[in-house]
Amino acid sequence: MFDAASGVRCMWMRGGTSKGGYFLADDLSADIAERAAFLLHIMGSPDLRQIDGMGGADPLTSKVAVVRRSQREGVDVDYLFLQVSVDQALVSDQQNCGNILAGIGPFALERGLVIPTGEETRVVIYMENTGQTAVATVQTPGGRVQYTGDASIDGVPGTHAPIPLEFRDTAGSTCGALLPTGNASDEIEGVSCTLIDNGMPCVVMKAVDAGITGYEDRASLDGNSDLKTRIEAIRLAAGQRMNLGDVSEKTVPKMMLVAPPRNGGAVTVRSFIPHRAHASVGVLGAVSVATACLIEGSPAAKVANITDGQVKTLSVEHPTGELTCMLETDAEGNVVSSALLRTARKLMDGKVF
Ligand code: NQM
Repeated sequence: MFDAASGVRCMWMRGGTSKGGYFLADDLSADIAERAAFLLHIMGSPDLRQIDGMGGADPLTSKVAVVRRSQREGVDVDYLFLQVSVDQALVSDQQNCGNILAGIGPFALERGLVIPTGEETRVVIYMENTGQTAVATVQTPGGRVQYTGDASIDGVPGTHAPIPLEFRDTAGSTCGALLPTGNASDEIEGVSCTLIDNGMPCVVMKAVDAGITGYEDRASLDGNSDLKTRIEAIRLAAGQRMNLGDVSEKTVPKMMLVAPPRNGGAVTVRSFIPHRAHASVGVLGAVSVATACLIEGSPAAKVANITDGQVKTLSVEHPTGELTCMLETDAEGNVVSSALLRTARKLMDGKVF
């Protein structure tokens, strides 16, 4: 029974390079407006500093996962991702999040929604935002979730237990098709862009065409108001062409500015999600950029360094390192599945007020 005044059961976790509150659906109000008001309240939004709440004054740390046991055949749990805006009174279910996804398997095991199966446990997760499925493999020696280990991901200090994530058939997750306009490249505001959705709606363009090098750090990207104005105009126009309608209050599409790799990877990206620069890169955002690199004639293909073979390993370089995506293609070169490595950490389990 949801009773905000008595506190609501919640686990705070880092999932990949993001952080947020993980809730069982039954612990929250079933009324969407009441749930949104509560989530804004606990995060301390709207307020740039989120001083009166749990949010970290950054879209990457103002996130929520709502999890329930799944009634779907072959699926363990259903996961709804909610982005709680930092500076606006908005809670959006219009995007998925592959980083927060990394904490779903551990959380489902901790709450007893999934029973450990041995040294490791595969958790099948239905992602409600996009109607698609992911598989996470969680270390569970002795029947307990293990968070410590030797795996490292760029953007997170130290090492942790590995949580491989696998995705299948993510094309058109929100836009209905991998390329919603049917084109490898569209001209918007004089810039060649690929409008693509392989799990995350993204607009991919060459960084130089947007007026930057593509190697800037987060602070200088966030401080570049001319750039932000230019890409927001492209985003609003792209949203209409991507079947997303008016995206002025939506967090998709993400803006992906690509450049040739500098550290032996496949491509470099600077992303806006959409109004702040990402400290690294989103998971499904990276999968969508990597997929754009494989599309002949796309701006990304022109700067990317791609290896031969049906399974392609693409290291996507970002402001704080790289994220390696394994993309499996069919005989026609279409991406059919993707896999990558994340880690997660349980930070707090208790009640939030
Ligand atoms: O693309 C941030 C993140 C994300 C999303 C964002 C993500 C993904 O890094 O799957 O993970 O793009 O808003 O958490």
